[in-house]
This record gives sequence, structure tokens and C-alpha cells, in this order.
Amino acid sequence: MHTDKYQHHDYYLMDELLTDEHKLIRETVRSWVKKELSPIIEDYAQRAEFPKQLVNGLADIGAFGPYIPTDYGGQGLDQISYGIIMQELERGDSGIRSTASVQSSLVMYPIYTFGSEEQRQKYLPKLATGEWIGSFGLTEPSHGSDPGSMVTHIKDMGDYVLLNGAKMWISNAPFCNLAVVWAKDENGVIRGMVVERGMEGFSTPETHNKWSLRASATGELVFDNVKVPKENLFPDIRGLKGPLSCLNSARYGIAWGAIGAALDCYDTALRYAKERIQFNKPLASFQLQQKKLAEMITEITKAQLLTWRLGVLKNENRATPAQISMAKRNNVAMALHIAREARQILGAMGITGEYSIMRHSMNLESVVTYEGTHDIHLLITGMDITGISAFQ
Ligand code: TGC
Ligand code: FAD
Repeated sequence: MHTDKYQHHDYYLMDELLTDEHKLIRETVRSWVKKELSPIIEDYAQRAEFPKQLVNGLADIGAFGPYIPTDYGGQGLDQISYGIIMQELERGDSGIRSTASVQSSLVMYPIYTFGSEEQRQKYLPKLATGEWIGSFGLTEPSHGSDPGSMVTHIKDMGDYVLLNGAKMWISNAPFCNLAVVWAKDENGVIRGMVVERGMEGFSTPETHNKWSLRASATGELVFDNVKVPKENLFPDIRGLKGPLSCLNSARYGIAWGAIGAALDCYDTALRYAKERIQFNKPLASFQLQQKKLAEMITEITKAQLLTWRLGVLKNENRATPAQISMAKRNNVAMALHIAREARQILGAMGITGEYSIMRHSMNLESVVTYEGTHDIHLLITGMDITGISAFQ
């Protein structure tokens, strides 16, 4: 069983920018990760299985809907608290952070923001306690970066709509109790709705043989003439901006989460470099290894500053989607690079499950692709600064 030796790293005294509540939340989640997640996650990743027994603990530490108001079962916390929770979870494993960020930002957020009062009351409390797990269906087999071209559609049948189509690469799909699904109506307008497990014609086959995010369950959402009651449709939101606003929240959480994965790789590599002796000296005494470690903490610190500022802007409702794209893109690329460098410091040991680095590295290959790829986020920045879309 793996012992988590992680130690706190705060090179620029960023803790001084946090409130006591932020630090308490961090400590709570970090302790839980060390006690409940780190000891088992490698085994589950090797077996490509989601550790379902962690769901109750995730709910207890407030990982489901931290910024959703308490009236609906959330914690009513600020955006920096949400970021800190994502950071600490992803220090443990990106797949577990995925489950929490999908539940919070892609399921609870749209139900809270776009749902009717009845929908909020019906779903949010059960999602906050983890009694129900949700998934988010936007991507389709033929439409990933370009979700506006989706073909999944609904037909008005009076009391209900008839839903047909398929979503692919959906986190939590195989065991979700409900899915927030985006589909076009007869006029080609995108609508959002809640589809519940058990509705006839709705199935969620699992996607196997992933080398990445192995402790997270990924699957399809298949709709074959599913009768979705009209009361399950989000009443007012129309168009692509509905699902894309949910992505703003999830991408923001990922920007924090990636720092967690990077910190874990840095922490592991630093400890190993001090302990491992070659040529009668610790690896940490060689300039080439110091260069790697020094660059890692520099990049982590830059990412922390970027993300903390974004959190402040988000708390003030001033963070733009393009600012969020910049942070998601920068931080995930930073974490992926650090994971690859850290793995080299560990030599052959770096490829084993004895250490978390290879798992982080493989996980980050998904994180750099989902929620908008590395290149799509660059194009979003490009469009923001030039005013010209280079997507098509
Ligand atoms: P475009 O014409 O630019 O925009 C259409 C409408 O949407 C509005 N909009 C936004 N609104 C809110 N937030 C944003 N970030 C927005 N971006 C655009 C825009 O103002 C417009 O509104 P309106 O009122 O004029 O209609 O759209 P486009 O078709 O050209 O596409 C733009 C593009 C490429 C940036 C976008 O489609 C995109 O972001 N593509 C990437 C797709 C993506 O990120 N998919 C993620 C799927 S979910 C997922 O991966 C979950 S992983 C979860 C986990 O396990 O953690
Ligand atoms: P494509 O869109 O086919 O892109 C392929 C390549 O082409 C990329 O490098 C891309 O950057 C590039 N490209 C595309 N368009 C352009 C362009 N205009 N200019 C330049 N380059 C371009 N989706 C959900 O809806 N819900 C989920 O819960 C979810 N979970 C996921 C979990 C995992 C493990 C993974 C891997 C994916 C998940 N996704 C989910 C899907 C994810 O959001 C998509 O994979 C992602 O948006 C990219 O789409 P695609 O894979 O179809 O790639």
C-alpha cells in the first residue's frame, strides 16, 4: 500500500493570499487524499476501475458543488475554495478530480444556473451528497472541438420530447444516475435537459482500453427514442453558450487541478533526487537535475499566481472565458511537462507504480485534450486578442 509523503510547497508565500477558511479547506482535503485516496489509487488505476467507495468521502469533504448555495445542499463557498479542492484532489489523481469537477461544474452548475426551481430541488441535494452521480453529454463521435455541429436531437411530442443520438467520451457515464445532455431541437437550436437512468432507450456503454485516466470511468450516452418529459428540459437557456458556460467553470477548476498534479510530481522528484545516490553523490547535487527541479518550481509558482488572480476575478464575476482558457492551457501544459521531466529524474523507477508520476503523466494526456484541447484554447486566446476567429 502506497504511503503519501507529500509536503507543502509554497515558494512565493502564496498562503498569505489565502483566508483561514481556504487553508482549513486545503488541509481537510489534503488529509483525506493522504488517508483515503493515495493508498489505493494506484491499484484502481492499474485495474482501470473507478473506486466507487470514495464517493461518500468526496461528498463529506465538500467536493460536490462547493460553490452551490447551501439551500440546495452545496457549501456556498467562493471560487478560490473550489479551486483549492480541485488542486488537492488532482494532486491525488486527475480521474478523481474529474468525477468531482463533472459533478460540480458540469452537472450541478447547469442545474442550478439554468434549471427550474423544481429541477434544483429535485436534483441538487442528492448530487451534493453523492447519492446521485451525474455526467455531462456534449461531445459526440463526430463532433468534439466543434460541438455546435452536434447531431443529437429532440422532437417535440407534446408532453415530452423524443431524444435520439449519441454522446462519446463521457466521464462518469457508465455509472451515472443522470446526465445533463445537450441536443438540437427541430429548429437546430441547442437545448439542455436532464436524462435519468432508467428512461427507456437510454444506455451508457463503457469505453475500455484507455491508457489515461484509468481510475475514471468513461463511456457513451446512447439515446434511442428516449422519451424525456418536458419538465426535464432547462426552461430558458438556448444555444451553444449554455454548455460553454458550464465549461468555463470546469476549465477554471482544471487550471487549479493541474497545479496539484504538478506539485505531486515535483515533490516526488525532489525527495527522490535528494535520496538517490549515483557516482557517490545525491542526484540533487548534479547541475542538470537542479535545473530540472528549479524550472519545475518556477513554472508551478507562475501557474499559482495566474490561477490565484483568476480566482479573484472569478469571485468578482469578472473572469472572461478567454482568461480561463489561458489558465487551463498554460497550467495543463506546465503539469504535463513537469510530469515528463520528473519521470526522468526517477530513472527506471519513474515508470513504475511505486511512484505517482507516470500515472499523473498519463492522466494529463486526457486533461490536455478534454474541456477544449491545448490548440483550441490557443485559438480562443488568438481570437480574443485579434478579434478574428481562426477556427474555420
Ligand atoms: P461561437 O460562435 O464562438 O460561440 C457560440 C455562442 O457561444 C458563446 N460562447 C461562450 N459562452 C460562454 N462561455 C464560453 N466559453 C463561450 N464561448 C463562446 C458565444 O458568445 C456565442 O453566443 P451567441 O449568443 O452569440 O450564440 O462558437 P463556435 O461554434 O465557433 O465554437 C467555439 C469554440 C471552438 C471555442 C467552442 O466550441 C469550444 O470551446 N470547443 C471546445 C469543445 C470543448 O471544450 N468540449 C468539452 C466537452 S466537456 C468535457 O470535455 C468534459 S471533461 C470533464 C472531466 O472529466 O473533467
Ligand atoms: P477533435 O475535435 O477531433 O480534434 C483533434 C485534433 O484536432 C486536436 O488536436 C484539436 O486541437 C485539433 N483541432 C480541431 N479543430 C481544430 C481547428 N479548428 N484548428 C486547429 N486544430 C483543430 N466530453 C464531454 O462532453 N463530456 C465529458 O464528460 C468528457 N469527458 C472526457 C473524458 C476523457 C478521458 C476524454 C479523453 C475526453 C472527454 N470528453 C468529454 C471529450 C473531450 O472534450 C473531447 O475529446 C475534446 O473536446 C476534443 O474533441 P475530439 O477528441 O473529438 O478531438
